[in-house]
Amino acid sequence: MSRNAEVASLLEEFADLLEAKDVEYKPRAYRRAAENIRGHPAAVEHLAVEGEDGVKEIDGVGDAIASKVVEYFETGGIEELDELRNDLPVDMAALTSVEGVGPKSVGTLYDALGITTLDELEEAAESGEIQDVEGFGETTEANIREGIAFAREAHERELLGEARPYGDRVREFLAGVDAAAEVELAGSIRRWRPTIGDVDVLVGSDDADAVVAAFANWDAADTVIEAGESKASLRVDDFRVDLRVVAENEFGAALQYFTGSKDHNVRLRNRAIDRDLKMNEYGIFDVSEVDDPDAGQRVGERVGGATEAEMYEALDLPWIPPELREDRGEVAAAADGALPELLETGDVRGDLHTHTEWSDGGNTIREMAEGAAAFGHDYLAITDHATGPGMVGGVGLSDADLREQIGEIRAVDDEVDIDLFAGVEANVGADGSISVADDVLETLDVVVASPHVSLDGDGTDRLVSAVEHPEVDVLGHPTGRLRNQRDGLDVDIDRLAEAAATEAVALEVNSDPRRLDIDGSLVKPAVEAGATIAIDTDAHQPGTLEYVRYGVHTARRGWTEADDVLNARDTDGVREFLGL
Ligand code: DGT
Ligand code: CA
Ligand code: CA
Ligand code: ZN
Repeated sequence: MSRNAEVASLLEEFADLLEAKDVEYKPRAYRRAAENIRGHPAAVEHLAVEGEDGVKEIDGVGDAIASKVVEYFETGGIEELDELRNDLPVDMAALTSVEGVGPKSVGTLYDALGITTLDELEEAAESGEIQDVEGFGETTEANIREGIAFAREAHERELLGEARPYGDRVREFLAGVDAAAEVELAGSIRRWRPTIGDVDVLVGSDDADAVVAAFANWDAADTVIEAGESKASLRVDDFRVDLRVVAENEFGAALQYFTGSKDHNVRLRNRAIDRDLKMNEYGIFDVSEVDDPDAGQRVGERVGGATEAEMYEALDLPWIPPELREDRGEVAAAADGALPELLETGDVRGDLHTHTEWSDGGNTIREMAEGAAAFGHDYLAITDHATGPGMVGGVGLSDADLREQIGEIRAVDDEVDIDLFAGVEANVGADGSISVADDVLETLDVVVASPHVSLDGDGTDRLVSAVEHPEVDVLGHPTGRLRNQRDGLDVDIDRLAEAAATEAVALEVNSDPRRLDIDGSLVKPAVEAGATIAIDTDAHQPGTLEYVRYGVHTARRGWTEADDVLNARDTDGVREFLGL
């Protein structure tokens, strides 16, 4: 963890503890500072050497926070934070990982029942003590009971957005090892699943010992879990990384096998059997002349296995991109020559859902615009939150604020090398209503409507109503799902996608790794029903515009082509879709 991230999480803990004690405004300032410090390109440790003025160079960091950062680097602690911790000795991170339990509830539950840990929270929820605490009630208690189960499971699988950078680092490291002839990620991380159990990496080499030895000595490794002749496992921060080393001429077979998914491989193996072929991690073999195909791993005449393409070719199939290997009809489509020509990250030309400091983002409109231009986008929509249910702490914009912001967006648009769209992220109420006045919506270029509250049960009617609103252009994170936290709304995707296609509303693939909503299993039917997809990052700072790759690969898991994607169009094409 870089020290910027370390300082950021301390400030976030500070914010949580202040909020738990009902302190107003300050928590938001601490969170904003934390976010900016985390995303700051220079090491805060170096800035702190120059004292408070150095640290104040970072946006959103004023005197009070700067002095705490300096104190931290000088003394290794922050006295005021320690005092807050003493006053409220709770496991804040664990407790707030429960859906519906925020820092304020943690404070209230500690005062009323002395709850400090997840176990204690569970006990209290199960014995019915929580419903009697002021402000809680039976429904909240039931929600907490359910949320605890989720929170306990949460850290068993890591978010793609957290795991993938480790995967990239592992691959880069191994690519620099002389004995490694070929290196590729495998398993769920190569298929870009939204959550990852462990990071699998495969090396083709004629010197497995040397590869395993280099891997086991990798600087980044915290622990070597095991190291054998041709495989090894490491722990790197929270991640388990599994390496397998195979012979170069069997690399393709192993890569195909260890990429999975299991269901995809079963489908292929059946196709192989129909053709008198035997496939496994060592190759693909013609066993038509063999009495007992199960007599060994490498029986029969080998027909391929050095490359993955050879494995598919032996089955009369074109190579199938890893994101499609989920047994959603890809083998049949490949056999029919009907695989999609998948969207690429480079096809995306802009972002239609981003935030600034006008609501809960960390940066100005201009900074976001310049960040998007530097990232290579042609256009950017600024879509700050409107007020409404689910917007805590007054972060959302009123209709009057929105009118004022449009003027500011137009002014910045005249000065930057990128086209700006003035937008809003409105809330979709439990009844499907949109939380911004129609005359304001009409003035905006783009209206993203997203559900933020009541994210239980069937949401189809509600989402269809939102889509049918004449001013809505994009349905943001449609199900409201949060990975490892809550499942979000159930949705009849065929009905929603048909409505979206008819109304010319794009369904969002939200690229934030915590969301990845809608995901591949929903994108595929949506695209088939003719709906347009928007790949948005929901960025709250310029640095997270690069999360777009997670959205793109998620859309690829749903068979998305560039033609299906609103923001793969040029500015004029987007303007046309938006009716501008
Ligand atoms: P994960 O790690 O839970 O996110 O998911 P995967 O898909 O990476 O699963 P993992 O790491 O257990 O194994 C990597 C791949 O290896 C998996 O996608 C398919 C293949 N594989 C592993 N074990 C078996 C097995 O027992 N049978 C078959 N057919 N394939 C397997
Ligand atoms: Ca894996
Ligand atoms: Ca594995
Ligand atoms: Zn948003």
